Amino acid sequence: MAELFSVRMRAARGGMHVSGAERIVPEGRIEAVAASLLRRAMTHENGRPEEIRITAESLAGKEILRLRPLEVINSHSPLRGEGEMVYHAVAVSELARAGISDNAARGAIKKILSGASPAGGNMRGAMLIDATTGERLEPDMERGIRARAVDWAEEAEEYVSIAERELKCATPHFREALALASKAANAPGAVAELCISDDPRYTTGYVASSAFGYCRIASMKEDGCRFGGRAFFVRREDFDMNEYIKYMRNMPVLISGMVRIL
Ligand code: PML
Repeated sequence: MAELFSVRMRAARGGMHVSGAERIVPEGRIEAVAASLLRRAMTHENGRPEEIRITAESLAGKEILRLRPLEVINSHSPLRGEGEMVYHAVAVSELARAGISDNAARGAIKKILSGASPAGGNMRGAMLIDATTGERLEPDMERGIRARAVDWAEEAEEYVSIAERELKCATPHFREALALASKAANAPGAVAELCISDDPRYTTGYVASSAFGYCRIASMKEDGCRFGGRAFFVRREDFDMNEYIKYMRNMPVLISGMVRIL
């Protein structure tokens, strides 16, 4: 089997993060993937960067975990009304099913949509939230929890492309988010995740958990809103911060298998 590499891109302007992405690919695809990450950095919605770093690191000798994608739930029971408030209620009820208190769920939505970092902007990583009390647990509220080192296995390309066609996804948001959510749901101590994109033009968000899958939710924010981010919910009683952060940041995960859409 070909040696795998983690290829990472980080773009910044004035010392501030503009965009970032990571792929895990066989050696022979490094060049093509680096070129596509470079193009992505140069054309990102968040603006043109002044500095772009692309690194490629061999994963030879490292354990690589293979996981199946979470099941995708793409429909909700009919709702009265439209707009973000209605969809926030869907997110809160999905989170409640997974065991997240009302207070913790509503607090997370509010923080994400008003800038969860201490400076009032988007965080670089995710919030880490106690599922019961809603208390924030991440050691650094600016950086948050970085979930990285995850990608689709090469053999899953066909499955994920079929799912994208079925869901009419014209951008990589869905495939990247489903891979990340599938890794995060498997983290030691994980209960659920809430995501609202920080891309101003992308309003679909999701709630994910290993118990109930990846539930897409339309209209989690107003079109044009620059705020967004993620919250990972954990139960503090059965949770070890070091183990959790090590898994989220360092454990290479390849997602492989069919994408089931319900
Ligand atoms: C979806 O389309 O299923 C939701 C994707 C969320 C994208 C989050 C992001 O911008 O990183």
